[in-house]
Amino acid sequence: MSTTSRHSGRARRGLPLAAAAAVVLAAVTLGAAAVRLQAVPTSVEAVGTARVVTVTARDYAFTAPDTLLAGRTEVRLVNEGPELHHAAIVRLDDGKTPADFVRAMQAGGPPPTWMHEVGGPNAPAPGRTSTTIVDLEPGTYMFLCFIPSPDGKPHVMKGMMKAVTVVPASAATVAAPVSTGAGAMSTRPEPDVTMTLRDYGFDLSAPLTSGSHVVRVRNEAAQGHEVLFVRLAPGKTPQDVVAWVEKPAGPPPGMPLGGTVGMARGVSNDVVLELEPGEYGLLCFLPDAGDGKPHVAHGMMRQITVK
Ligand SMILES: [Cu+2]
Repeated sequence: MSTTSRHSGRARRGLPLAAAAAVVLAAVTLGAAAVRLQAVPTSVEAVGTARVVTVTARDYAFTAPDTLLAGRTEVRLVNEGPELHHAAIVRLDDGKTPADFVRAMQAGGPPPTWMHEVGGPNAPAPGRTSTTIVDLEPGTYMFLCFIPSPDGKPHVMKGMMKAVTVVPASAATVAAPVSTGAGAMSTRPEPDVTMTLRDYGFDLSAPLTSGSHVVRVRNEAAQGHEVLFVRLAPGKTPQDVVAWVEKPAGPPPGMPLGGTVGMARGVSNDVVLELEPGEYGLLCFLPDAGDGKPHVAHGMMRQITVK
């Protein structure tokens, strides 16, 4: 089954946020090409403080607090594997429940209009962590993994979802005990590079250099998009990544580092990255609103050189 048909199928089943079919980058071990994520930038230009929440992913479940405080939140996704996982965060309109979400997913059809893609950390390789900062307003949220298993089933269909309630920070002080699991605070430098997602491409405000970065990823396109960062193996290209995802034969052409999962128009997330010199791929696997094909098939992939 091709990536294309798999994504089409997912689109038909109403899994709009289908993401990183990158999937199978799972087994990836690039050895020396180790890229550390979540390293604390050394810049003293500390302007952005966020609450830290650690989310653990495994086959096929999330471990995360039931309740979070509203505001800027640094989500650290720890993938315990063995498969690849991401944490797509969607907010449900007031009055909609996690049960409504499950019913809508099972019913298929187009994505419900009461569900909003707010991003979240994209997939790190198994055994690794990816860190993405999101802004959470009070409401009902679902953490979801749309990455398919080798059998073609997205993990969400295997129950990989977690309902999270976000409450106003002020309310939390009186609602005891609020188990936010988010006691720690993190201070990051202001984003130094902005990536704008378009139909269908990735625009960078400046070249990404080796070292620590906070990349502000903003979707200004009509459609929802994601960005998956992949550290490419020597001589490999983003096209090789797509081909390998469709038919995972031979050694993987790269190692996934994270990024942001699907974001609706107007949403932005900050991605924390530690980059080594080398070649990287930027890819979007979200299904197209028009033809259901993953956006990589519409050219939404890019190779960049980090010096
Ligand atoms: Cu896209």
